[in-house]
Amino acid sequence: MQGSKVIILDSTLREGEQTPGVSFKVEEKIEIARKLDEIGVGMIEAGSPIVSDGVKEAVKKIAKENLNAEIISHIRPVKSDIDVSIDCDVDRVAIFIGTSKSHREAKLKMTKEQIQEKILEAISYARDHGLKVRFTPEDATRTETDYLLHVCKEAVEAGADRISVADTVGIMTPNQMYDLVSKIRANVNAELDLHCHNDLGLATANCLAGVQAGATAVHTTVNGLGERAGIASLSEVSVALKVLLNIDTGIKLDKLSELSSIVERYSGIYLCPTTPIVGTNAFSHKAGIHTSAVLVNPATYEAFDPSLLGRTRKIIVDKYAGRHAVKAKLDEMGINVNDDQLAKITTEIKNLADKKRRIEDSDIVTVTEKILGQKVSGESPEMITGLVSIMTDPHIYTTNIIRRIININGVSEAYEISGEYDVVAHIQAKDVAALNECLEAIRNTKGVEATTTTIVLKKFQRKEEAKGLRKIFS
Ligand code: HCA
Ligand code: CU
Repeated sequence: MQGSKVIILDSTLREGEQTPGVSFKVEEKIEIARKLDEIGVGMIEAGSPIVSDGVKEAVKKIAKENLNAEIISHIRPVKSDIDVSIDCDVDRVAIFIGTSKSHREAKLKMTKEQIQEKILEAISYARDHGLKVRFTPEDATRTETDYLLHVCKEAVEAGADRISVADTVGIMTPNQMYDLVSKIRANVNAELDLHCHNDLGLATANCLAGVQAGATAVHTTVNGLGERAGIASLSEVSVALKVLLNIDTGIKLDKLSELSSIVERYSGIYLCPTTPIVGTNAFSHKAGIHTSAVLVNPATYEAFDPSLLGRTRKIIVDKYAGRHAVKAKLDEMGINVNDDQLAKITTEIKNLADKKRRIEDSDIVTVTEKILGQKVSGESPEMITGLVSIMTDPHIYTTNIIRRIININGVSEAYEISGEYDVVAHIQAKDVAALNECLEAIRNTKGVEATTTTIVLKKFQRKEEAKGLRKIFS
């Protein structure tokens, strides 16, 4: 097991697009597929081409990209679905059908034998047309084990070389997953995939257990997208396999953060700061006891070095911070203070943090200048002008969001715009602290999902008074 290799199958474009509110454009899918290939994903589930013309177009175009990854179409055991996949020129079809009692009776209204017949017919047809086949007994983890083993064996005999152990509603524990995968391995002569849903937050743990029992591929999505609570996330699985089991997935771990932000943007689903690996806070330390220890030896409070992901650790300075953290922050800013000054600055920051939700660098500078009685920052321009590009929640009317933004102190104008962003706000602030306050208020506005701020360095104006849209640059 140590040092062995596991393939990542990424299903962001198929399972991920089944996330409520997510619909990728064809060009976005192609870009994501290229990135997945670059990052080292071995198989890409590009979509279910019978869903819509757009999905079919994307699958077809991705198959034409000549990527290293195997391109898979996810389909029912139906001849017409296979024909569409042949037309898309994919490498492999993933044929799925529910095998558990509830799927057979409530959903399919088919007997075990009828299901078997359908599977065999479809697999043979796909094989006859030169396609590789994965078979997925959907809801495998709630299927009677004997029947599950039986259909898997038959599927392999008909030509499937991979079986996906689908924990469709995420009800397995790691021990159960280990036992089930071991049993399938002992009875079925095929490579095993793991498809673990995260309904109880156990997807990654179940993937690890399945791999330890001998599965050779793990299904993931970027940021854990998917139906309901999603499936195992690409970053969690690839990092946990590497760090905890020393198993290589071939994934370039230092590229995960970039891919995660691209998918955040295209999906419109933004990560919670505490998300493992790629979340904003994943390597931030706050409590005084933590930060002072981390500054001596990071391993005291880190599971692994953030440089593995090309990230850096952050020391948070607020009311929980001790003198060590404040000193580290001031050192970073090139500001020297003595012990007495440091103690006073620390106390003052704690007082300020009792009144303010987030302490910005500019707050630290202001407090330090007050204690030292002298300027530590460079000269500030008279008035700072910023242009804030804003992405908004598509479920809320943009005009409602603009109405809220325009009332924020410092915002002089706001425009609804076309293109990548939805709104641009023109802000003017007397200093960096005021600018930060204004930006924080914009970010905290209901319906604002992401912002990018551009600071105006020089302004040019016509002699006559600027009018209309040009005003934005004045
Ligand atoms: C679905 C089913 C599936 C299939 C998994 C697989 C599941 O959403 O239509 O093919 O490996 O969770 O069972 O995603
Ligand atoms: Cu699924």
